[in-house]
Amino acid sequence: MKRSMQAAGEEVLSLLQKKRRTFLSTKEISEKLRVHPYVVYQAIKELRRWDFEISSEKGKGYRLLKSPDLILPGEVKRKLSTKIMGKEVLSYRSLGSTNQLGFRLAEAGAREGALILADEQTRGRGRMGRDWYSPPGMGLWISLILRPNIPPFKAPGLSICAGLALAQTIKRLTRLDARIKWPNDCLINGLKVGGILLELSAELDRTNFVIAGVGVNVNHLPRDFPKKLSARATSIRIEWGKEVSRVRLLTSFLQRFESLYLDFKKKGLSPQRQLIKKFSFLLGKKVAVKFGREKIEGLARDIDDYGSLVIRTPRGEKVVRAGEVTVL
Ligand code: BTX
Repeated sequence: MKRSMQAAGEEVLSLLQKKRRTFLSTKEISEKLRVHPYVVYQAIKELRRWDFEISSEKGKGYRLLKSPDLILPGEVKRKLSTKIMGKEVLSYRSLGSTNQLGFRLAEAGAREGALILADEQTRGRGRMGRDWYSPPGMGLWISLILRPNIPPFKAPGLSICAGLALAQTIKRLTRLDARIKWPNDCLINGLKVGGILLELSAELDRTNFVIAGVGVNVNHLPRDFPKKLSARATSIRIEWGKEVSRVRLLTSFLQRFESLYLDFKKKGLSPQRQLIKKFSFLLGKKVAVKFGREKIEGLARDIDDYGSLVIRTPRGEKVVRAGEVTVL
């Protein structure tokens, strides 16, 4: 398994950041941090592996020259005031998929709220075996391990909560009109800026854990998208015209998602129904929903307490639990 950023690495980094103009010797660092000089040596090696440029001169020590734009676990934790989400952060330079690792960690007993984040995903997953494009340095690719005590049929509500939290966070930070497109997309100006992938380990009446994967295109420029996505995808930066701090976006999202999650566990989706409707992209529109071999056309009328889409068709109302939606 790839290694996550270690705590010693972040502590050494924080000292180097404070003394950018001068060199710090191994002795000084090890005394300040009360660790063995070998730990300092390893931490510097680790930081260089993460693309921090650190010069070293014999007899003088180390000096930080350049930092990559990374989301560091210590910074995330310092800025968070959540009760469960992000209390444990595992940050990776590059991973196959944060959801895949999240699933393995949850099976091994990782605690609720643990956050897995990757600067880049090489096999980012969407729904139904689709790919999620996750290049380095510009997105938010995260998974949260959740252990809600709910029957599995209620789990789609969590996807709606995550989508709502994301749309609200983007709106709060940028004033952009971010929307949830049922069941799992977040759109700005009709273009996909983010997606939610919920994966469950469950028995018939019991959910063991849920991996809530969230992908957000944050600081991409138009040229950063492959051709096949450019007509349908966007980033916050493209829509807002300014770069966005990924740490700020992440911490604001986690605060909001946690509050919706705790509420959802107690009361389900119903207290959020009005907000969900307000942020919904589909409601009031004519849509076609495909699920399996079936296809329904009609007016998207509501999202019910279970997170299902209610469609008015000529043959009465239909409730759809999952599917692919196209606006007609
Ligand atoms: P989805 O199946 O609704 O969306 C996947 C489809 O969206 C793709 O087939 C492609 O057409 C398009 N697409 C792929 N990448 C992007 C992108 N970056 N921006 C916009 N459109 C794109 C949505 O699935 C759920 C995605 C969840 C991704 C997160 S990232 C962290 C976590 N780990 C992981 O492997 N997946 C989740």
